[in-house]
Amino acid sequence: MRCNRSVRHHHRSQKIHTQLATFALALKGVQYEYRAVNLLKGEQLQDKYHGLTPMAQLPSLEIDGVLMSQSLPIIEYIDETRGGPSLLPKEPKQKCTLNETCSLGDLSFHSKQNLKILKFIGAERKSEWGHKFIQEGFEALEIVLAQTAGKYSVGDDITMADLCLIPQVYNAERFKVDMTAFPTISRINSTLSKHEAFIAAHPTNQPDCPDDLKQ
Ligand SMILES: N[C@@H](CCC(=O)N[C@@H](CS)C(=O)NCC(=O)O)C(=O)O
Repeated sequence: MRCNRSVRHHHRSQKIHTQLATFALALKGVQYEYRAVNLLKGEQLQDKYHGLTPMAQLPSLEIDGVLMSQSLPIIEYIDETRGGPSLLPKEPKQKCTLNETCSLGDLSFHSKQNLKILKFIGAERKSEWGHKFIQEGFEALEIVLAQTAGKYSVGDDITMADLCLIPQVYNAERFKVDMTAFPTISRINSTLSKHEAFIAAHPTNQPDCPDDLKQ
């Protein structure tokens, strides 16, 4: 959903962290104005964007008169202030499990695929690097999710853990990771990929998705 000028989502379609916020906005039915920022052209460093976030990174969300950065706090804010299904369980054990799966994703592989890091690694090693950390991260996540998953990553309701999972599976496919080794992750991804909010928010359905990445 787009077009509400009071909520502006600064976004890049294929980027992991920006997808998290897009999924949360879609699940909560929040309308927003989509501001595509081309990271490959360095637009995040230009005057009009630089200063939006301290690290000049996406996502950033202008909402309720506040400018926010960092995908997980953005999701928490959307969850707490907007209607629709709760993405954050309140029960302490479930909450801990949720934070465990999200932290695992963020620390073990999301943050290692940041553009700055991939540029630093260099074009020749980019694929090897991406493949290695997604593979290692999924090996750990598969063990955790095999214990926590019901229909979705943590029990039978969609949570922030599912928002963290989907972009990484999308990336894993791009880095040609063999997903047959991860049956729980694959099952959850298959269920989520049929959900209308996830279809609407999928990177290939965003206005700035390059033609060669659309199926
Ligand atoms: N911890 C941040 C990470 C944000 C991040 O790494 N954003 C990437 C896109 S997914 C980015 O803007 N990269 C541009 C750059 O590093 O120059 C979050 O959760 O939002």
